[in-house]
Amino acid sequence: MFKTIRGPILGLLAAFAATGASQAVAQAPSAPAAEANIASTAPAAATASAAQAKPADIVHMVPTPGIGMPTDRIALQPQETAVGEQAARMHDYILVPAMAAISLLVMALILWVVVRYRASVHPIPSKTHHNTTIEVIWTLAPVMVLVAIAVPSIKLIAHQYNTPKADVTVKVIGNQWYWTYQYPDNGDIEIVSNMLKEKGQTTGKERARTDADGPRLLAVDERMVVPVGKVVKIITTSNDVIHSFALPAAWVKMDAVPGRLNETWFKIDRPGVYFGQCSELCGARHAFMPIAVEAVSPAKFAQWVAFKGGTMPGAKPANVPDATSTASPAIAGSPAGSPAPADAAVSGPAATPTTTSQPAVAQN
Ligand SMILES: [Cu+2]
Repeated sequence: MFKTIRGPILGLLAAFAATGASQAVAQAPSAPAAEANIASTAPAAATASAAQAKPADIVHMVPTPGIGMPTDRIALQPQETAVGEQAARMHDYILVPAMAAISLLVMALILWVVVRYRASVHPIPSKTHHNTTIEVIWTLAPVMVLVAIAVPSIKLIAHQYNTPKADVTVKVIGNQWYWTYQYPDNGDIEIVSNMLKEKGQTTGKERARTDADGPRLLAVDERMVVPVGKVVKIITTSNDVIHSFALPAAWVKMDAVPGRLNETWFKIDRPGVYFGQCSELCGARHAFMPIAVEAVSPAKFAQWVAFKGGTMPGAKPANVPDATSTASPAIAGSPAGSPAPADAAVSGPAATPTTTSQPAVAQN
């Protein structure tokens, strides 16, 4: 009789395993491809953009190790948004325990059948069939498990995809192989974001990555800057092939499709630097178009917008500060790799240039 139970239960187990696995994979950073590709496969267009790499400007926080970036632990990245925390709870306290319990139950049933009903001790098999009680149980139990998972799952999806009223809108455009960030409500400023190469791999005028920029293969020359505690609406699209804007610490992943606008959102509450990667195979340098989002105080954000020549909604066009007075990168004053408390490593546009290894070139 129990032989007939195995099929449905194993099928159910496989379904749950698939659900859990896709959740985990969705948040795992893409495996970086061979680093050798960085130098060898760079097409002219991307190289030209990278050559415009600028030193850090008025916002350039030092990332905190372990926050907003992959870590050694086998778990989701620490979540920085309410949606992310809700999703992590769903994963940690509902999906993983359900998968573990079902796996153990099925394993126990299989072992019991294998041992108890082996041919040597049970030569004549039972021909029992159509047991109403057990058929009701094996139909209803999975239904109840699925409903128990569906309720929090649908709540999470609703929370994730109902964008609240946006405070800031960023249009994220995927390109082979870099990102551009446009701020349509802030005077249409546009940021071109390229990965920083390692020392020895740079050509010409680009600057090489330092630990203050972030981890290898994740640090970029120009970060997307957003204010903390504000709803940031992300609109994704692409100029060439399908890319995907993914920021695991904010539980955000949205395809960037040519000719189409997709929408998602996040609200980060803690100032810091959060890294992500393109998460849709988009060509030779797919692994080398990272995403870096710097969350700063709203005042600092307004300062940055003005510095980039933009305006805050409702404000008059701001005076753009004299570029030469702002060439001091904030990161130069911070010990490389040290965790930065909120805004500690950020200097204002009027900061006096300090001793720095970065060339003091004009911005904008
Ligand atoms: Cu891509």
